[in-house]
Amino acid sequence: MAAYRQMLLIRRFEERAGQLYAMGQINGFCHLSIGREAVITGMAMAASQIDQVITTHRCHGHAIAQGCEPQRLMAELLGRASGTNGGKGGSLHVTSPQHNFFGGHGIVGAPASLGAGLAFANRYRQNGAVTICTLGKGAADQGQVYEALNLAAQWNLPLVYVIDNDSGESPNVETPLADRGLSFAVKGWWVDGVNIAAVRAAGRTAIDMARDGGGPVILEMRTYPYRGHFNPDAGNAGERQRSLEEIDPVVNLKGRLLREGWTSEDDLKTIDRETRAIVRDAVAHAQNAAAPVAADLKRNVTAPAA
Ligand SMILES: Cc1ncc(C[n+]2csc(CCOP(=O)(O)OP(=O)(O)O)c2C)c(N)n1
Repeated sequence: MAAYRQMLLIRRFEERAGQLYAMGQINGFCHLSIGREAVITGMAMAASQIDQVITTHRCHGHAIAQGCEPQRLMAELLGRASGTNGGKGGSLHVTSPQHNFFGGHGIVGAPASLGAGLAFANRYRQNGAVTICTLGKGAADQGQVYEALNLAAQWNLPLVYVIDNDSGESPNVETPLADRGLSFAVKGWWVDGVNIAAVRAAGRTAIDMARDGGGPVILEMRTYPYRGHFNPDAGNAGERQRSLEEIDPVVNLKGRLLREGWTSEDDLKTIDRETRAIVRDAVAHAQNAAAPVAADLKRNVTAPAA
């Protein structure tokens, strides 16, 4: 039930963010995590408090799962001073180190190297933390990903790469993404990214391996292409034959909770009302919040001299 609440919060937050973007209230880019809620939530449930997350341009869901307040996150998207990054990062560059959330990166492939750096620091400090680093399937073709994998493998870094393969059952990539580390002897396997129980179980195994010196590990998370709300990619004809429960992680978990008697339709409606209220509050806060002031333009751009 906790997973359902979390996944629904990400879904409702993202739906609203998409609407605000279309209304011109969010500047720059706005990449949504709709369809990836089970991957985000399942990995967060598998991780421990000290573990870190670093991700791509598609970062809002991870920020929520790491515990960033929806009000501050929405304020960041709307470029307000009360945002997670003072309104200067925007949708692409949300970070919140106090929540062990290291962004939000616009350069495709960059999280792979930055994630290896975080993992290296954790090993150097012997603090027991594992870094979970998400990459898109396109990012998996970037050169720096392989440089990072090579070094991470040489040093057995406590690192789990989660590669999002949103092309469903028929991945349109020739080498399985889970196998991309084979030449560095990096283990990987693919996971049903629609099923949160499968994600959490795989996440626990991979995180344990990485924490125990068996890292890095690659998890290829297979999800289905989503555009906006519930519009499976029109170009992917095969997916249109599938039921929503097969391709939508929120509907998938809802079906399981109802069938197994954990909840009722009425309770789920209440959760949806509560979730919508959280998002409504976040939007109201963000819309009424002040813009950053010019005097803060250079603040937090560079680290203060030690
Ligand atoms: C180095 C670099 N090249 C190109 C871009 C432009 N760009 C932004 S998102 C994107 C697609 C990334 O695809 P993928 O990694 O599969 O992630 P998805 O958006 O599908 O989640 C591209 C090419 C960029 N931001 N950085």
